[in-house]
Amino acid sequence: MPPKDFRDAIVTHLTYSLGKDPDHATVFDWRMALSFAVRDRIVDAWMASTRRTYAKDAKRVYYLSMEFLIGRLLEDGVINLGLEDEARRALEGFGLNFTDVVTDEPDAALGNGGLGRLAACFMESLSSLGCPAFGYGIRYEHGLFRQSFENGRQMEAPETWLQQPHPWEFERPEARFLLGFGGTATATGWTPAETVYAEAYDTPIVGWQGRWANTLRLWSGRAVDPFNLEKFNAGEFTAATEGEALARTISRVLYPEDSTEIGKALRIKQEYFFSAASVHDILRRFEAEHADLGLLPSKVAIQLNDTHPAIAGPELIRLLHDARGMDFDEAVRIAQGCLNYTNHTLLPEALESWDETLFGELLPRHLQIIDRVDAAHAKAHPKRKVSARGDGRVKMGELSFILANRVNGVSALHTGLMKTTVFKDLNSLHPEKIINETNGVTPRRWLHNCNPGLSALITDTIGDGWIGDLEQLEILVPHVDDAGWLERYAAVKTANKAALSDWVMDAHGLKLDPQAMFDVQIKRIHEYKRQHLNILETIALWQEMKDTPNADWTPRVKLFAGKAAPGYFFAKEIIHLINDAAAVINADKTTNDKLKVAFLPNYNVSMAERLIPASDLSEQISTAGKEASGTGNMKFALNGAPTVGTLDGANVEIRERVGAENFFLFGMTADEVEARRAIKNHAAKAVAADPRLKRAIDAVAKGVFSPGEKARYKGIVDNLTGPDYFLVTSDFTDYWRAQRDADAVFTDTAAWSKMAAMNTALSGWFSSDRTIRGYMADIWGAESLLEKDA
Ligand code: 26W
Repeated sequence: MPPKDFRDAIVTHLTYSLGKDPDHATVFDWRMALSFAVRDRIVDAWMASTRRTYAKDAKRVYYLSMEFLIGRLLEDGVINLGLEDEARRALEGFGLNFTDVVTDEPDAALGNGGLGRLAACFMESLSSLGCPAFGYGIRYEHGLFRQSFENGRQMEAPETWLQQPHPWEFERPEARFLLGFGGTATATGWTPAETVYAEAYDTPIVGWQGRWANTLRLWSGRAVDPFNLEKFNAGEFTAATEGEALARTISRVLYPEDSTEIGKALRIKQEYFFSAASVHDILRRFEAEHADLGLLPSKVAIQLNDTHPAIAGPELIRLLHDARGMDFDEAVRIAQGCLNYTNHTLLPEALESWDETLFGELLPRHLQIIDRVDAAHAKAHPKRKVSARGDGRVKMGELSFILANRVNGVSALHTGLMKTTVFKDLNSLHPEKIINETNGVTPRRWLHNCNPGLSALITDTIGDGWIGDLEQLEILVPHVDDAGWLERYAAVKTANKAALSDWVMDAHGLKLDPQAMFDVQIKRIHEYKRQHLNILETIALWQEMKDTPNADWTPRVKLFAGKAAPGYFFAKEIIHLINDAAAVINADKTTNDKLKVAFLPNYNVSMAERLIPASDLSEQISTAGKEASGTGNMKFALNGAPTVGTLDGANVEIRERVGAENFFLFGMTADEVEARRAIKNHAAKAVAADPRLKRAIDAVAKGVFSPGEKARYKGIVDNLTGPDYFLVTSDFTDYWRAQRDADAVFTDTAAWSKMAAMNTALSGWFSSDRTIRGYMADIWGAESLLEKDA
């Protein structure tokens, strides 16, 4: 048993796990020692959780996701185990600062954006609720690329989180499955041409108050024959290890695309690799305890995080029918009883469909199985032919829908649009399948941990029950009218902004005025998220400030952060324009006391944890109907940053819950967007109708921000004044109006603080605990195994 005293536990690990003497230990050594001491305690909860699950023969949830955007784990572990004070004291005893030690940990950036971060929040909430669950994914050697800027342009470099020991995972050589690709298939079997091992690495995910811990099992590629001695002795050194290199290629790197399907063979191999290994592992665990496969749906709930793991369906049918001799239709019925599918985007270019030839070459048996599933579905629904396979493609959305028991969207608006657009036909055939589960975020990482000042004020006011039951925040409402309390609330934000300003100065040499409104847009760069609408408004504001520098302008700091998929040229141009505009605007002595612009490089989870508590205004300005939900919007609201936004995704529900008076709404609704887009030359008309907009676009077109290359932004200008599919120009005038409304309120500190505090008090519903309770009740039929009395 690890030493009771936490300080001793840390020193014990420093000595025996790191082999270091306190006098010679580096921050890295102390971080590892602290991590191992925390991990010991997590392992206790982990083992107890596993034992209890087996003892109760409980139903397990399996969350299959190509991405888990975890970030750092040390601080989360320390706080969920209630060890923060002890850890701080122990480290201070050795002259170390807790924050320096926890921020020494690299982010586990095993995801692109919303989908990956949601999976990470869900894992933490599943454990906090004591719901028996496994997360399954890929142990990428390289996560999302490292972003830097060269002359304002995005540069990508490999991410290297595993180049140093990773304290949170346990290698599981015994959990290894042999998987195949290619080869030939018959109606009863498959002889792959190529094989690879999938080996498991387990990371325990501990919940709030350390009462439960579930497993995140990530698969890594291993060669069947890692080293060919013959070739080596023949001097063919690289050929000798080619097998190993090829096998590791499968789990080498995360594809950095987050909205355009990839269509590459390696991508489908990655999807099959982790989906198949996970299904093998699920059946192995079930059969270890149960003989009757008919019971599978009552003990196993599988959630497909978008279509990326959709192949898990045909794989489960293959293992039940081919490998275990179950009747095909029975195998399909059992699979349908286990499988559920979450859709996270309606963007046509993001819906995965594979070329049937490529698909058939890599997975010949699965293509046969999909054909039989299609045939059975068509037989059951002769009136309307909807199939997974068609026009030479294998459509993974349709396949997931047909094989799923429940299909859910991630916000009320999005779920509604799923029924009337992409899944219109299937919805009419299966009207009971589509349900809504509005997203959520974990209140531990995204309020309690990242905003200790606000957390302390809330706990001081209403106790700490809110951390495990976020809707208790509503108890704060009456306090909002207490001027003294509101001042304390505002003081927290001011302190966070001062801390952020110091960091931005240290890290990027840019001076920010903490009294200014910190207006923040942080998310992946994409045309539908309209970062270019934001910079156009910024340019128009700058131009007006230059016109009348002595007018009483509300000082603004415009902060941007986010990565563009490396192949997404237009998004990279938007980044370039923002950096170029920032350079000109920040250098303008007539206005840079009132307006500063910064694009912070290499946005990731840890940077979000630093920026969100110090934000005043949350930019959620997507074209209505395009952002499935958004989750950053929820994090900002909880941390007291009112939203300037459209009626899109979960913005609609945030505004409903915090009150329209606490939300800066602008823009067209999803229906109005469709109508406006149908108008010929809608962009030219919008530009002609708003001289302020025209002036801003003209400045870009004239090269004001690219003096050496006048036509640098011709692409952006031609798009905005031409097709402008995402209606930047048509929403500009109302966006400007909303921003000026925000200016007006911000000048009245009490009014703004009231608005901010009401956002905090009324956003408790956006906890991922509430979301997971919805999945447990509406989709999985899973129960919490937490001791009721504790
Ligand atoms: C095939 C390439 C690819 C990779 C990832 C296509 C699409 C994706 C994801 C579905 C994109 C994504 O992250 N979607 C976001 O999911 C969040 C969680 O539900 C939502 O809050 C965001 O609105 C949605 O854009």
